[in-house]
Amino acid sequence: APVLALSGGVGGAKLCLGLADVLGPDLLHIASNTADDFEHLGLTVCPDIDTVLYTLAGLSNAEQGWGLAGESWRVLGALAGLGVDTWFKLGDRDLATHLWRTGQLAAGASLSAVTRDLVERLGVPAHLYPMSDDPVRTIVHSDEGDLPFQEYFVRRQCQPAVTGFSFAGLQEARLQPDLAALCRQPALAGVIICPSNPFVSIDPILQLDSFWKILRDRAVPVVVVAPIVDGRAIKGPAAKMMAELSMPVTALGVAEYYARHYPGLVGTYVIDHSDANLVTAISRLGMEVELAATIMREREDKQALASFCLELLRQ
Ligand code: FO1
Ligand code: CA
Ligand code: CA
Repeated sequence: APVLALSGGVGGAKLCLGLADVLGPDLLHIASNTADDFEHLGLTVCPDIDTVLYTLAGLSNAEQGWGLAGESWRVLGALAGLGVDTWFKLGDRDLATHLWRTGQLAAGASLSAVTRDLVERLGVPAHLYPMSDDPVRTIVHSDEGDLPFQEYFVRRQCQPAVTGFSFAGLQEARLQPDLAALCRQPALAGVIICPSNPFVSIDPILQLDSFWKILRDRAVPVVVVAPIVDGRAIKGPAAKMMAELSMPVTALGVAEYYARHYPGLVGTYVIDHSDANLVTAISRLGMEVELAATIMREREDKQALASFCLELLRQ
């Protein structure tokens, strides 16, 4: 039966790779966050879609967490030579993706169609959808004012203290049509919420067209993998954001956040073995809690966590 994974960038892509290995290409459907997207040098940049694409195609730069392995930077160097501010780095080969995508969008293709083509051309073993074909853009509210997401993340290196987030365009945006159809399919085995940032990667997807309410009201099994292990985020600013928002920086803090904002959505919450002390407190939120090895270093770790989550959907 088909499975839907909700994913941001690095952490989500790792679990998606494990899911693709275990499920095969036909049954895995991935909804990608597009609220990190922006326009740069006239190009449409979709960081989370591309991280999933490149990771599942075996082309990603794993150390860096974005972009392609074996990249060269000649165009960026030439831009710098023209006096252009090269704060956001697009490699030569990554630029090919961006040129082609932007051209297709300009010719009237939807982001879904462009993404589907990239999936085919790169040999990605999954169905991958942008959460929406309409633009949604994260605005980070901070002690230094409102910042577009990439200004906050890349240019300011997540230094401003966050006070909240909003998603420009979300109210007008529609859930991607295949995702809307999938969540109404009786055959859907369930949803896996990947260990991605709850505020900037998962919230936009769940809030689009009240997607979370559709899932909850249809009683679709939902498994969440905690993005915080032993008080730290594996990658990215989730832990720093939680501290700045005065939340406990633990897997429990994230569970409380999901319970408060999406009541009745989460069936099972998967935490790392090292957080076993949190089981009782999380159970009180009305979720099943399961322990697993959630740090995915090797391919086998990704497959093992993927199998574990899929088994939970079967129960
Ligand atoms: N992240 C950086 O920290 N610096 C960059 O120069 C950078 C370039 C970049 C280019 C294409 C792309 O798809 C992603 C890129 N990222 C870069 C990562 C990205 O902006 C963020 O990691 C995500 O939006 C947060 O998940
Ligand atoms: Ca992201
Ligand atoms: Ca500050």
